[in-house]
Amino acid sequence: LKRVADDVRSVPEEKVPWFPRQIKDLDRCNMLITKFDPDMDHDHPGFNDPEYRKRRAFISELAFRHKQGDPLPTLEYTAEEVATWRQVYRQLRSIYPSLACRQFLDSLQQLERECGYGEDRIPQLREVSAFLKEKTGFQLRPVAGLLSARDFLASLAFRVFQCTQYIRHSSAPMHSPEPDCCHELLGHVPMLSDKEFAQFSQEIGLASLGASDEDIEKLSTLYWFTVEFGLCKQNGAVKAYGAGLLSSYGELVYALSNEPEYKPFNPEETAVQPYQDQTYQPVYFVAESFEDAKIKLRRYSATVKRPFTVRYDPFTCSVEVLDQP
Ligand code: HBI
Ligand code: FE
Repeated sequence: LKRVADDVRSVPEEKVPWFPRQIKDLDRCNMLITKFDPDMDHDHPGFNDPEYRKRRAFISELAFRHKQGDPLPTLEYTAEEVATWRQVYRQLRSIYPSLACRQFLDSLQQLERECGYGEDRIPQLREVSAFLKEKTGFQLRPVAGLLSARDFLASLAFRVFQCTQYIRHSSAPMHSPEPDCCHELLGHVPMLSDKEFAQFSQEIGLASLGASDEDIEKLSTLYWFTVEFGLCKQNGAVKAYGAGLLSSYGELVYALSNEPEYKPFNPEETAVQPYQDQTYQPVYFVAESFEDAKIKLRRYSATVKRPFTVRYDPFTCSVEVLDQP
């Protein structure tokens, strides 16, 4: 008799996809999307470079072995890798003052003063994670490549940012279709050291836990056009705050030229806009201000419907799940 009752009760619950409840559960959020990796993608600039692919396999292994709570792996970067970093850093650094938003510029200066950012070396994830933890409670976790949207967003709920440690191929320093350490360290980390930005990143993450595939698709599209490719107005000029722009010299210049189409940022419309992950975006969404983007994104993520609510407990680093009456 008890079994019948349990079966009946478990029907609606079974429809909720599995999601992490404790920070340790992030060890299971490791679904990689391999379509852009150098072993799978024939257009990858490293596809015909066996040395590069070997190096990537070595760095992937460090990420696969990592468990929550382990010390972050340190990497001795080769002279060639540092040379790629130098080229990316120097080129981007020279255009940031005129094209990046103020919050980004302030954080980057702080990273240069306090966290060893500069063109001469690639910062180690361990030191950057310690810096972020002090600023906003975010921490980095090594990941071998592009993660599924569901797993990537879920980790944000715990203020964990899944971070690649390898660098793009030296033949294409201006743009990479995959995330790499230039993308994470130059694009994402400065924004994640802003308190309010960190707060709303976690809120998108919390909204994604146990959400339907459709809602994950919408949340990740929104994430794409804001956190990755967002523009905002500042003192009458349009500036970049998206990490995909701030880590790609080619696309940053393009996005702020008069070539692409601009649309005003509005979450309901933005969440269903098809996007481009092979090359530059044909359309960018411009928020009235950085604050406006944050407020509207937070409001949208609060509307994602689920048959339960979640609350993050920072003392135990776990998610409490409350059934709605
Ligand atoms: N995976 N490693 C990694 N880094 C990202 O920035 C990233 C990801 N997976 C998905 C993703 N970003 C987003 O574009 C959304 O799909 C959530
Ligand atoms: Fe990214």
